[in-house]
Amino acid sequence: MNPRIVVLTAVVVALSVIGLVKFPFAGEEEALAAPGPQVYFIAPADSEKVTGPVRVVFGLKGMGVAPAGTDKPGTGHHHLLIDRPPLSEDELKESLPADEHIKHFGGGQTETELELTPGTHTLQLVFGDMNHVPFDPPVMSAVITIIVE
Ligand SMILES: [Cu+2]
Repeated sequence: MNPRIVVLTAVVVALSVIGLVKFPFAGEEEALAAPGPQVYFIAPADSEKVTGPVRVVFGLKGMGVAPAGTDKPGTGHHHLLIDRPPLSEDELKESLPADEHIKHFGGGQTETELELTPGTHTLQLVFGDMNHVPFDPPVMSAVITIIVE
């Protein structure tokens, strides 16, 4: 047999084997790259020292922002938890109240400015549906701590 054909055949076989071996891994990588919707703080950073008013910018991946009441799958609006513990299992099942510790951005806002007293404050984002109910599984950020000077 022509040695070139042998080499070519070997290369083709090797490539198809790599292709077969690689295929399931490629799927896994895709799954890891897309861990579901995520909400996070673009600003401020965790442990950041800031001066008031504090500009807070909300980040969102894998879902869309829509004003409260918008009946469109895959969309919702931001809620900002200020100086309060993360939502309990029960709270996660219900329409979120609006108070000094839970701010709704039902207009579809993706940032805000907060007047906070000097000292340490915690912030957490929770994404909610058209009726202000957190998604299941919850789409919420880590709790961040900021120091207002
Ligand atoms: Cu709301």
